[in-house]
Amino acid sequence: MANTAEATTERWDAIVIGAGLSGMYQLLKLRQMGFKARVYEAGSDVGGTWYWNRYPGCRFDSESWTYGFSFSPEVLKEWSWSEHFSGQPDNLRYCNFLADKFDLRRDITFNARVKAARWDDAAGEWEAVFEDGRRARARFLITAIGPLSAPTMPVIEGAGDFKGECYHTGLWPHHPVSFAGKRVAVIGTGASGVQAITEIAKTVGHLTVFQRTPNWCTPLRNSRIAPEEMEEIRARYDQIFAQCRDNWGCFIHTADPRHATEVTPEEREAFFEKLYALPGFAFWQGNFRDVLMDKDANDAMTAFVTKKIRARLKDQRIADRLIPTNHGYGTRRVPLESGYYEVYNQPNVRLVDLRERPIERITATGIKTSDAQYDFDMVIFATGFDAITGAFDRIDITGRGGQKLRQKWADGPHTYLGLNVEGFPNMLTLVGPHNAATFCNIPRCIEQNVDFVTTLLDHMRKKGLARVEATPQAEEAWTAHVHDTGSRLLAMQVDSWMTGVNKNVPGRLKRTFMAYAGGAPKYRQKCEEIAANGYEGFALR
Ligand code: NA7
Repeated sequence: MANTAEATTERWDAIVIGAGLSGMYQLLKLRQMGFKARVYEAGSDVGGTWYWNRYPGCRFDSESWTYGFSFSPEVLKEWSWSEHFSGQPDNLRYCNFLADKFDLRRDITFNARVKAARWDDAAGEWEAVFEDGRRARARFLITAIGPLSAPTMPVIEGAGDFKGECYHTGLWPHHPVSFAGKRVAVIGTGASGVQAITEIAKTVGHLTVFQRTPNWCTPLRNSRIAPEEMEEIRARYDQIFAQCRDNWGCFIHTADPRHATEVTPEEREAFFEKLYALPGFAFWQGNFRDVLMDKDANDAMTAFVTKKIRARLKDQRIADRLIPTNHGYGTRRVPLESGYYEVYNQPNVRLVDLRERPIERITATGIKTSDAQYDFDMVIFATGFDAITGAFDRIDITGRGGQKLRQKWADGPHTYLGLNVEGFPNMLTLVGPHNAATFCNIPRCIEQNVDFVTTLLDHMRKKGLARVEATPQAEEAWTAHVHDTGSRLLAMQVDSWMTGVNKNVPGRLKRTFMAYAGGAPKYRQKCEEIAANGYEGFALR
């Protein structure tokens, strides 16, 4: 057996797991630098997030023209966005366009889910084992597995018993799904649920939304981009990317330098009105500088959004249920919506508040709560992901001395720059935990992550170095720094995927610091300093 496995083991300089945006860009960079790299992807094609999340209403919350890659002038010239907040079909077309343009598929193996990865200290190599038993070996293991890519089903009795159509938003089928004339249930009201509910409500027979925790949603205000406007955007790309670069989360919206509490209530209200009328994350990311850190400032912003939500609902008892009571605006990921609240004014839409009447079980015909049995033709789970570390946990990753990554991260991640882990030599984690990329307009930070990793590998090759690993001191200091920057945010006082809480996953009930909250510019500067100092904090040999 061992000989057969050895004979069929593929060998590369670098293995990249995942053919989403980070995996694709990483492949291109490695190829350009002359590395023999192979990408292994669980899906049947490229796209990652945009490949898996095909649910109705799925679209960007970042302005399309800030989201696309900036590295290639040709791509910027040839690709046109048709909406300011592009929908999933176009986003996936964009991924395919990149794959075609750079002929990426020839170096990608599809339908290859990595089951385990093990560091072989004697050989100085990683070995990846796939679900079908295939193996591959390489000096470097680069994870490009995404922060929101491990979908979770709710822990509810009878979850597999329902006999009708049943889908998870993050594992949406490739065939068309019709809602017309059907009784449909959606469980979950996060960013995916809010998008899906709004779209499904347009054609559904009858819709029931099961909500456990309401979220604060503000309008997306999407619109089409005419060809002339696209030309005008194209002419401004340099300026757009420069503006994103200087921004905390690499969005186009920059926080106002004033504190919310230093202006008069009238000025504050007028500023909130102005931002609320703008598209995208303007209200969340472009607000007074203290609204996400200072409780009084946040209360003012929250009161403003409360009024807006109430004004959109005919029945104030439904408004009472849709308005969050356990957290302030912006302290969880804000779902952006396009008519979400008005859905609840429709006569064929019902909201079930699970705080009043919890789900007891899923049955063959529907959902049983503490007070009623609801029958459905279709049940949709918009129940989210085991965020940030979940995709790592689903791979059995073993480092130096047999150490398991799952075990090392049992009480929360420990990393250096969110890019490497002590005890796991030559494993580079793009958009990994403790990285600035998770709270980022993600491709902006993917470019930085990939460029850093590629330059590091090139540096090692030039110096004849075979191994890179964070020192224990560097890892400890970075982890403490991540905790310190995170603790200033009100968001860290709330349960959400951003604080690592997922009630559907054992061991994920305690809040932890999952991502670097010091902002992308500081993170980039830190990475640049470290590289300039000969990769300080990494043991290279
Ligand atoms: P989220 O934001 O994690 O939302 C998941 C939703 O599902 C949320 O409303 C949960 O309620 C709800 N949920 C989860 N489990 C249950 C059970 N057992 N019963 C009832 N309700 C449940 O995931 P999304 O996919 O919407 O968004 C993820 C990110 O993707 C998003 O933020 C964007 O960045 C893109 P809870 O709040 O836990 O009470």
